[in-house]
Amino acid sequence: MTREFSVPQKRKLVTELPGPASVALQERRVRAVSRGAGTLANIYMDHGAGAILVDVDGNQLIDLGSGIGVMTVGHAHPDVAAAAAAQAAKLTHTLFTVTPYENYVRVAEKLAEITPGDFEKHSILVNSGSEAVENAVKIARKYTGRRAIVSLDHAFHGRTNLTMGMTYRPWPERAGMGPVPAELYSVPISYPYRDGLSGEEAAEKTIDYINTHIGASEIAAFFVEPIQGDGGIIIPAPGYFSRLSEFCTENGIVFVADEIQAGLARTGAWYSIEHHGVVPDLVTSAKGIAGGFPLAAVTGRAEIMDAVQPGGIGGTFGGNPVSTAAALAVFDIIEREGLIAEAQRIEKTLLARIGDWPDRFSVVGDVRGKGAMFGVELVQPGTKKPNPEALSAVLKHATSNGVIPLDAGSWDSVLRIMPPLVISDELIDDAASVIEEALATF
Ligand code: PLZ
Repeated sequence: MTREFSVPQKRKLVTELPGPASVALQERRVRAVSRGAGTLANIYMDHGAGAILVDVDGNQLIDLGSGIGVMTVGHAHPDVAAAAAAQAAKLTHTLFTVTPYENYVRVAEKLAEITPGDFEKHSILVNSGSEAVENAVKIARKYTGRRAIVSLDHAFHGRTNLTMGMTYRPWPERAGMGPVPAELYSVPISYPYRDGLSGEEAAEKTIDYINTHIGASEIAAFFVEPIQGDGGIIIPAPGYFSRLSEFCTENGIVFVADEIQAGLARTGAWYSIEHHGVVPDLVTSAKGIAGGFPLAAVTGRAEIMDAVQPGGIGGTFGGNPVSTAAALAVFDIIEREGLIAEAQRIEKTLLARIGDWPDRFSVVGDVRGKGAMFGVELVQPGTKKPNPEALSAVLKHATSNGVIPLDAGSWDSVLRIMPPLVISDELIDDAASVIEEALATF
């Protein structure tokens, strides 16, 4: 389809990057903002449209990150803006658990429809991905009466104290900020590029680890990202998740797909677990669900979701009227604009354009992805040793030339590409050329 955007979908640089207005803001920022909120590129944005961000100096940059997988429908989508503005003028808050409203119910109905599984599903709406994961933990514990929570190596599940404990790497996400709660376990994942195992072999390894370190009967929930995001776009081998989900069913463990980054059309399916042919018990959604407004959800089997006593879960702003209005607009846009098919188009374009990078550039070990969620793993040439220095050089070159990709990976060595699903093939080509200039220097 042809789309109209309020900003031409072209990269255009009118100053050096960061430009003078960004530099001035950065000077103020270091005096006012905690350095704990580190930034990838100190280029301050003013507005955007589609897959283009416009900075405070008037430069037009290509957004390859969508603000970490949030801007699925593109920046400044007029329907999201209109839905949010109309709702803001009507009613901004009651607290659903005091006096409810329809938007919340409509979002839950839609989530029941689009999440995998042909059974009755219920949802709870909250504000952030971390909060969704926390609630899934509470619900699974209440339902099973068990305590242990399992997540995979390289996982990212959030930054609150509980979810920080479910997040794999100590640095920088956890170091010095513990203790984290007890009964959280990290177990080996399937990482085809690095372990060379089939899905069944990797699943046996994971299950053996669980049996010898934790005990299946202790486990309330097993959390997986069907395609890991922050962990470095790791896609477990075929058959891995189906074996794990069987293992969970056999042992009364709640199988949770954390779809916060990979869900909601990004990978060319409503939810990325669909690529693995597995139906989870619970699904978490966030990020792309509301076009940038804070909203997240836990959705799943009604008997599990209803195990919690009334008043047992909630929160002041969860399922806010404006966020839910934006989410309803997003669902509509995904369907009306065919964004699942657009994600599939982007996968084709990316594979054709960058799929041969491992052959062309000695610093590229692997290119992998699904839909509009790709990773380029950088290694020391001739080895599989992670190459974080190369990643930081590539990011520096890209960002100073008007392309904003993301970093990822436990060793900070994976270039992550997750553009809005409305990005054109021309912009992908232009962004790839900029990244290639940096890859060619190694
Ligand atoms: N689960 C799978 O990807 C968020 C966060 C950015 P929140 N990932 C990137 C950052 O640096 O904190 C994420 C995720 C998965 C949970 C979360 C947490 O979601 O909305 O950031 O709390």
